[in-house]
Amino acid sequence: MTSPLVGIIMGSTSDWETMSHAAAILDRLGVAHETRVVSAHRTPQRLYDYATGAAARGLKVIVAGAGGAAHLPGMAAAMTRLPVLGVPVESKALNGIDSLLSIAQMPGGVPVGTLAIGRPGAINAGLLAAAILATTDDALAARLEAWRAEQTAAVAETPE
Ligand code: RP5
Repeated sequence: MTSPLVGIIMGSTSDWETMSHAAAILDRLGVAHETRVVSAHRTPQRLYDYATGAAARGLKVIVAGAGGAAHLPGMAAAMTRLPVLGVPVESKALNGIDSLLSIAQMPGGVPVGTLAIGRPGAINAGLLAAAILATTDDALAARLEAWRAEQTAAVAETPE
């Protein structure tokens, strides 16, 4: 089995419906990844262990999704030098605006690359993780370019 290069973490199993889209695009592009439920609030020790051990285990990028008071991406970024891509999961109370602001508004010095709320953000986090890895992997770069060309070819010239 290939060692995972991307770690997809999320605050709750309820985030999987969103975060599965990041996993799907990585599957499609042939990028080895792992998925874990790691809550900043409910399992802080699990988060500490995951983030502090991520680079040494060979992970290259972390995709972190959370909703509400979404501390997971920022806390993960605080404990690893790996790039962390944050996905604001759409919350019930505030439609993900709370998640977006919690993830995007990091103080200078601890970056989290913040994507869009919900499914598009999860897809783009997967694509961005692949793009980062493709800078040093020519075969992946070719697969990513082919995927992009396919997407372009699928756009109709007229609406009906
Ligand atoms: C966050 O709280 C999770 O990331 C999730 O989006 C949200 C709700 O979690 P559950 O109550 O569904 O477990 O920590």
